[in-house]
Amino acid sequence: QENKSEVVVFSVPSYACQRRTTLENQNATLTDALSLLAENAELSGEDGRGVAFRRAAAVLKVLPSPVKSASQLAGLPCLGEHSLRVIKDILENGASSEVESTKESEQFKALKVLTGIFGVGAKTADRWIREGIHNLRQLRDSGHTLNRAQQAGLDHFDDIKQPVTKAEAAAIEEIVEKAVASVLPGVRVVLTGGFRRGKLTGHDVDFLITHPEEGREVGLMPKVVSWLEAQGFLLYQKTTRNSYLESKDGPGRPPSNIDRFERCLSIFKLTRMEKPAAEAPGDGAVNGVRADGQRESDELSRSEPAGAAADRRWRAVRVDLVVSPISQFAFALLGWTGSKLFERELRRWAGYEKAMSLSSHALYDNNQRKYLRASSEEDIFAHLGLEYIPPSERNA
Ligand code: 8DG
Ligand code: MN
Ligand code: MN
Repeated sequence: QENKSEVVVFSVPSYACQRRTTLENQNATLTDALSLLAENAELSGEDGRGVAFRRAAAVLKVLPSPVKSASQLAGLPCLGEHSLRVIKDILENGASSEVESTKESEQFKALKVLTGIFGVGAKTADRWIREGIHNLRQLRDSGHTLNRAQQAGLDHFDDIKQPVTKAEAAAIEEIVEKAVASVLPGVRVVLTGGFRRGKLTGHDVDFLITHPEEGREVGLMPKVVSWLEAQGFLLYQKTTRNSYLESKDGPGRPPSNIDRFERCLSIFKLTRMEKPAAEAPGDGAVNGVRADGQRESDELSRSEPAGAAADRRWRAVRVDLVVSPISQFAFALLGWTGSKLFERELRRWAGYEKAMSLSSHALYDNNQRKYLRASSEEDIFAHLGLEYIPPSERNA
């Protein structure tokens, strides 16, 4: 007879791309804590530690019930000594001292605010912090010359830090559809990134653009951007040309996970969505509390006077556009759907377990010494010997 009081022991495959990770999470307290440590490590230039925490968090995300004791975790992959210590701390004491002190640390807070500016990475933020710049006011007062991206990021800081809703993503999709249709008929636009995985909000909106006839997509991006610009939809854009064909190291093996599609990182000017009447009786801030419930407390990380944003009839939204030839579309779609950890794990699986190199352009088999064709994401999973995982289950 089975012992009913026996604790549940979990079992999980070790690569995130072997697992189905939905947005449902029975261990959010633990995964939030590990994700914060991952973020701190990444912002501090410790990428290895960052990945370790991300992998540990991803394992906890797929557990079917809340972890009650550390003994349940025996045998689970990717849980290093450090992650286990954090988990135990939370299970036993309700919180992790390391997580709490990180959250409160001036260094972490300053890194978060400064890298929250579009165009500012961890290195730049760290340099500024060492000069005593910890917030937006100090950055403005410093007289530093910002590049065009950073200036746009600073100008639209408040808007960009607000999560993008699905409704806003749909509105932007309509604009992008209209833009590509007026420039070249037959073009296909697909919403990728977090929204394709079923997320309800995002930090930006990602699109992949292609044309069913190979080659017709060439030169598309500048035309789309010109159309959007002429219509007044762009507050900022930077287009990068496709360098894939020109590269010497051959297809399938770009030097990093950064791909070479023609892409456009942009900030859209989106007409504000009407809020449901019951929710927005004045649409403005009342006693410092906005309609979205967040307090406008941090004077130092705000870029315009309180309430000013609510008076505008538009808001700024980060949008990424990528153009791919149809022959690489499946790889591009898989590569731009995420999550970032899922992508990383797919490439690790391909390399270590299958001796293949996966990129957002191609899949190369190092043993057969040839490229493997794919016209769908399903094809790619099959080549990799993996069960197909749909986008909604790639939320690792
Ligand atoms: P969010 O915006 O909802 O917060 O999350 P997300 O949509 O998952 O993240 P993202 O930062 O917008 O990235 C979306 C996907 O795009 C993710 O899988 C990573 C991928 N991606 C980049 N940059 C690059 C790149 O340079 N090359 C390739 N191949 N993929 C990239 O963000
Ligand atoms: Mn995104
Ligand atoms: Mn993006």
